[in-house]
Amino acid sequence: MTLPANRPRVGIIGAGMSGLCMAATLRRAGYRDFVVYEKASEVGGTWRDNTYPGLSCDVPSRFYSYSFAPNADWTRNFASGEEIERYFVRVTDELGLREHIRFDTELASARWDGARYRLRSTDGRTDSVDVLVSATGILREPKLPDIPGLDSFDGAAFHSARWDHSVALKGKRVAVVGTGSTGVQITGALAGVAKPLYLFQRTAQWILPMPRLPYSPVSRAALKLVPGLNKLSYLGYQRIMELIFGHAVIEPGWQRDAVSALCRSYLRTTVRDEELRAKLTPPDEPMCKRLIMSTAFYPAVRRRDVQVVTDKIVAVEPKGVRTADGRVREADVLVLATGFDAHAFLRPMELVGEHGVTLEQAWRDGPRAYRTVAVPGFPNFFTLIGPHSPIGNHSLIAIAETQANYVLRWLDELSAGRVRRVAPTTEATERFNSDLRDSMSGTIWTSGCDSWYLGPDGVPELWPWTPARHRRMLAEPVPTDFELA
Ligand code: N01
Repeated sequence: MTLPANRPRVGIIGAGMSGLCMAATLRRAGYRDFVVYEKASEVGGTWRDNTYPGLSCDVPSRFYSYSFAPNADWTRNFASGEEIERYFVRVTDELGLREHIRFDTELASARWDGARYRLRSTDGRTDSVDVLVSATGILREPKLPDIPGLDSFDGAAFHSARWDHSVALKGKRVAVVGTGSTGVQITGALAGVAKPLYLFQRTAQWILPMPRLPYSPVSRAALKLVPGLNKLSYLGYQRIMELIFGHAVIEPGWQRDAVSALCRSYLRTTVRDEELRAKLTPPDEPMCKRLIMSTAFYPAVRRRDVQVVTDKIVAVEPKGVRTADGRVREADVLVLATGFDAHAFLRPMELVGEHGVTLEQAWRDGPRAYRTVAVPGFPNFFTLIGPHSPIGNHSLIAIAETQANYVLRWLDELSAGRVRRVAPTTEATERFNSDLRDSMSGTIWTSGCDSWYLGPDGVPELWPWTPARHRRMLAEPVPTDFELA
């Protein structure tokens, strides 16, 4: 494809799932003048950083793939983290993205100078781009718990996203703090390995039984032979996910009732011990926190060598973890599966837009993007998986694709010379955010629980409509919502 000479130079921050998606979208459209700034030495983002035992994706693998890079080789219906990381590395190489990536380059700042963004990396190098796309992911910055004495622990202690593989676990006393998706997967993998395993649970979580099943070599060969089957499978999973979870999280109805009933009956029928079942019964509605998928967790916590501790942690001591009842569970290894700072956005990088206003200042009262992808006062800047993207148990890849294609529309406008500078109006952004907040009340996330889904003001930072509406909303730019120059 021949592009006009005035095509913009594009900078993408991050070579994780969404940054690679943007890069692949640009390359496929014939763009060559773009750079992906990646602070690590390999692609993959969260799938590179998270290597804990038991890591797998809870979105079906045939749908957790780029639609433009189907993978007939998935070995399971829910792929392991390692397999997903390999997939991203392969896509990077096969689509020729590696030559665009500047590894070991962490951006410290990006400043709009009236025409371009001036970039500076932490090692002092500089660059400039016409268009900047943030693809820094949501769950990037590990959150350490505020527990007194954490540093005093004598054994090995690490966050789940910084797993120390040099530490032997077999036969060791392991304490895991946290029962989100991560803590649940780790527990399933370490039960029977650690002796004993203490699981410190602050709030119980609902679990949906989703067995991880292998794909037979025959089915994989069939998908290779007939690529249309892969496409069909992708669309089938997309439809099912959107029909069930897409509706269950945003409005009352049979989907919500069905998911809820399944979670409750799974707990009732799998955990017969009443005391343990009481401990594992969440105080809130299924899906209020991110729903966990597992068939390994309940069997794991039923074991004699696994103990679910619900007493409040008061301190970590050199020998172990002290709870409010005065007991100390002695441990050799302490795993902090305590989640991420979902509100870090670009931090610690500084983004400066028009009139010297930083993103930090613009988002003082919480993140407000235009239709999840752009921010007033920050011309030629776009976000992938930005604020209020539809992430509740949906495939983030599908969302990133929608957003990358939207960015491409604007790039084509810039390339054609029809505009040089594009930023959403404050009015359009406020209108969108006001609609969004008005629509939150029917969602499950407002039914009374605490989670990383909620913003500082307690309002969910999610999408209160269907994923299909997100696609429709971003199908075509609405020029009247923008200040164009
Ligand atoms: O983190 P979380 P996560 N003392 O924030 C507890 C994605 N993911 O890493 O519920 C004691 O969900 C905290 O307790 P509470 C997925 O989107 C996807 O598990 O706040 N406990 C909670 O139990 C997921 O939602 C996959 O009371 C403390 C836990 O730590 C997201 O990542 C796999 C504590 C944190 O749970 C984050 O999941 C894994 C303290 N001081 C993860 N502080 C896939 O399959 C926190 N906790 C794609």
